[in-house]
Amino acid sequence: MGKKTFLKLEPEYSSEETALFHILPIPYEGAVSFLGGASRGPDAILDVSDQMEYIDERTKRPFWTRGVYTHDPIPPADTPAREVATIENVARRLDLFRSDRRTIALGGDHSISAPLIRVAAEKYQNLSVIQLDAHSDLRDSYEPGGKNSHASVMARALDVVDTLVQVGIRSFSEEDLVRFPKQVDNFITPEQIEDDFDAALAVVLERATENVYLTIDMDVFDPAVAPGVGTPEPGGLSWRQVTRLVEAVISAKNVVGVDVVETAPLGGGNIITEYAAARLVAKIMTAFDVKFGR
Ligand SMILES: [Mn+2]
Repeated sequence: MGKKTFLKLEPEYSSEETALFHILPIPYEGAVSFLGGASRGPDAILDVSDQMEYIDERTKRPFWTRGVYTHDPIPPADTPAREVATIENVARRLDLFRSDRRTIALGGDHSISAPLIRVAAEKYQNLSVIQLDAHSDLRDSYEPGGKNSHASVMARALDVVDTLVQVGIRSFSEEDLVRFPKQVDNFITPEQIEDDFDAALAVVLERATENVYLTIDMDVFDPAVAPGVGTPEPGGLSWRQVTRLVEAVISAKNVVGVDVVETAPLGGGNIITEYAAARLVAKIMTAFDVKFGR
């Protein structure tokens, strides 16, 4: 059996040099605080990816014609600190945020985003992070993982970027609001999105700068859509709300990198979460394809 790839595309559409989309599997879960399984996410997403139809239902055209290259998975390190350092080194060596590429990293727990955001922030001035997530992830430190915990990943992002817009948030601590008072205005709750989608979207686009790193935790979805996550929270966003938000952000901003994290396959033949993650990646590709035109 060969290496697992996102879709099983012909060489013409899957060359490292020419592909627009670079899939980077990061099967790490050394920094999770509740249910495990996120290390099996990337493989599960790749496994189901070629079950999708190759045409996007909205554009009526294939979403992958700009090429999709799948990197080898980053082997998990033995400590959260080493994992973060490894991801940073790989991201620099592979030049993941080159302007003619769009990297989509597949987690793994959410701690994998911090090193990617750091490398993206070195390359792009005035980078914002837009986070779709149930959780604020703003604790300065949490065990296991300490400062590199998945519950601290957005605190680490705020070490290197000024603007963090948090969408779908419905779980945060009092400490978050004390340490990051600015985030009170930068939380967009599921209720705001449900009550007035366009108004909520306008706030997201107004708060974020032109250059954006987009991080999507699968638990932003309602657990009915994505039950296989490490920390499920009721009252999440619908499939349509998330995909519309993602399409609008990619259309309006220069999204320089994306990750889709915290897929923890349920197993036993229930592929609903990894399949949703694969379809979300396809929707992300469609959005870039539409933006860049033909
Ligand atoms: Mn989360």
